[in-house]
Amino acid sequence: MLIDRRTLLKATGAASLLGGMPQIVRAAAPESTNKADYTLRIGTGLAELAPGHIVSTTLYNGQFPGPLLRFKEGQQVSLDVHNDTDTPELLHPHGLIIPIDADGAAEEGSPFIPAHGMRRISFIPKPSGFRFYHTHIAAGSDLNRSTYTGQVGPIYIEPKNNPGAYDREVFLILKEFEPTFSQGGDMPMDVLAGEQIKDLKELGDKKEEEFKGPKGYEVGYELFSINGKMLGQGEPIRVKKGERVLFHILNASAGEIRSLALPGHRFKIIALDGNPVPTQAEVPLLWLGTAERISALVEMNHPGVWVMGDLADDDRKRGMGIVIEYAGEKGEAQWTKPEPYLWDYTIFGKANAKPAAPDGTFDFLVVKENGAINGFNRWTLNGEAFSMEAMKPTITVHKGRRYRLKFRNASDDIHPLHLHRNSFELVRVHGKATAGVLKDVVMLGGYQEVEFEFVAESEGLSLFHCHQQLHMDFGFMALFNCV
Ligand SMILES: [Cu+2]
Repeated sequence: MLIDRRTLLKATGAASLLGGMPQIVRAAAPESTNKADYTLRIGTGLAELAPGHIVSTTLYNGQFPGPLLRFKEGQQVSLDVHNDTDTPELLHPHGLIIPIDADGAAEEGSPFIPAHGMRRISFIPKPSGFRFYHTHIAAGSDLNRSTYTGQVGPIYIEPKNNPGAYDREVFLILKEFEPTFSQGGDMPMDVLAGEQIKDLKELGDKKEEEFKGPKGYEVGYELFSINGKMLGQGEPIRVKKGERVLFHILNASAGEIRSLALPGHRFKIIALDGNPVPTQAEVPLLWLGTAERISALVEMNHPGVWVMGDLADDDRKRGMGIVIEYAGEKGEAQWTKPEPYLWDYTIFGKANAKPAAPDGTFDFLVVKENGAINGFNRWTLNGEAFSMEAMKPTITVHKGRRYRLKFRNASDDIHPLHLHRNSFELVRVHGKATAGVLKDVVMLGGYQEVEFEFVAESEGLSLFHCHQQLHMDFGFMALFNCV
C-alpha cells in the first residue's frame, strides 16, 4: 500500500498504532519543494490508555506512540520538528548513522529545537530495519521530562532488498506511564545467561559498604501499555491459523528491562535492533533492554485467544500486554506463565567466532556510588562521572579503524549500553565469543562483562551512554571523538 505525500502529511496527525495495526506511511520520492517529507509536533496532550486511565504527557503529533515513519535506505528525507512546549527539545533518531546536526544529542553539539520554535532535520537514512525516535534531553530528578514522557515513535527503514517471508507486519511499542520515585532498590531479575564474576561482585560489595545508607532512588510506574493501550483495551491483534506474523517490538521504557511471551507460540528472531542476525534461532520468550528492538516471526499455529504479555504479573495486570485473537475463536484471553528462559545474544551469532585483533581496545569499569548525589546513585566509568561542564571522558578514535570496547559491571543493575551514530558487533558476551550480531544497544548484566567492536565511521563526537534515563543523567555517559 502506497500513500502519497499529501495523504501522508494528513495522516501523520492521525496515524496511530491502535491494536498493533500501524498506518503504513511511506515517504514519497524527494522533489524540489519547500515542504518537508514529514512533520512532527512536540506538545502536551492526553493518552487514553484505558477508560479512567487518561495520562497527560508530552507527545508527538498529539498521539502515543508517535507516527510510524517509513524511510527508504539511502534516500534523503527531511523532517520538520515543531516544539510547542515551553522548553527546548531534542529529537534523536535512534540507531541511525547520521550527522551530528540530525542526531539530537546536545553533548555532541546538535542544536536544540527552541521552545515554540521549529527545526528542519535532513539526513540519509541508514542502516535499514527497525529504529525509532525519541527525545534526548536530560530529565535529572524531573519525571515529567525526557523519556519519562510519551515522546517516542517507530522508524522503519526499508532495505534496498526486502526478504519479505511473512504475511504481515505488526509494530509493538512497550511503554510505561506515571513514573514515581522509590528507594526500595531494584528488583533482581533473571534476565541474562552467564554467571556473576567474583571480583566484580566483591568490588560492588566494597562500594556498597563505602556508600552505605538508604538505597538510591529508582523509578517505578503505575501504568503499562502496548501501543498506548493497557492490556484488554483497544483492538486485539486478529490473526488466522497458519499466518506468519512479523513483530517489530520496541522497549520504549525510560529504564525498565521488559519481557514478552505468547503462550503456546515461539519467536523466530529475524533481526536485533533492526539488523538481520546470522542465526535465526527460535526462543520461547523475549527479553529487551531499554531501547532495544527485536524483529521476530511468529507462526500462528495455536488457535485461541491469548495474552501476549510481560512475565511480571504486576506489570501485565497493570497493562503490559496485548490480546492475540485467532479468527473464529472467542472468550477471555488466556495467559500461561512460560518456563524461565535466560537471554543469550550469542545464539543468534556465527558459531566458532574468532574475532580478529582490533586496532585499539578500551576498558571500562562501571561502578555505582549508592545515593551519592542527593539520594540519587552516581554512576562512574573508570572512576569518572560524566559532567556537561567537564565533557569527560572523551575518547579519541580514528576514522575507519576498528575498536574493541570491554565493559565490566561492578553493580547489580543491568545496563543497556548505547553508542550513537555507529553500529557495533558483539564479540564476547558472558565469556563466550561471538560474531555477526550487529546492535546499537546491548544489555550488560549485573556483575558481568560484555565486549563489542565498532569501526569508527561517523566523524566528530558520538555519545555513548547507558539507556536508563536515571543512569545517564547521573554520570553514565562518555564521548567518542572520531578524527
Ligand atoms: Cu545503566
